[in-house]
Amino acid sequence: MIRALLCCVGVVSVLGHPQYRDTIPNGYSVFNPCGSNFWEAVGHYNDIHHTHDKNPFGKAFAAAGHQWTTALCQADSDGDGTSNGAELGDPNCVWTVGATPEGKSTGQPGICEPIGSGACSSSAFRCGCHGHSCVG
Ligand SMILES: [Ca+2]
Repeated sequence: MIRALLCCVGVVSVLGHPQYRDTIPNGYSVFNPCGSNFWEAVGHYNDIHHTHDKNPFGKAFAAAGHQWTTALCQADSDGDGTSNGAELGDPNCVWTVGATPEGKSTGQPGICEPIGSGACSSSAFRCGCHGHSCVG
């Protein structure tokens, strides 16, 4: 019974899990380009649900071993011209777990912003889309 439970917990917890949000700067207050609330499921296209549709930042975060590395900080996972660190409030990539970030999150590192702009035309993501249709 316990083994079955652990199995399923592992499957659904992808960057929506509190311990993951603790390992990125401003993990609990990530800018939401689609609304006034924070983006909860940072590594996903859906802002509150931890679906299987990981956004580019979610994929890069997983590839980095779920750790905030200098390379991950300096990368621009969503391709909108702003680094992950700048979007999450760690523009100089100096943040460490438990520390206070230099600034606030001003962008979503896995969502190309401004949404729907020319620079983001290759992304099919639109606010309000949920599920597989969000992947772009
Ligand atoms: Ca970016």
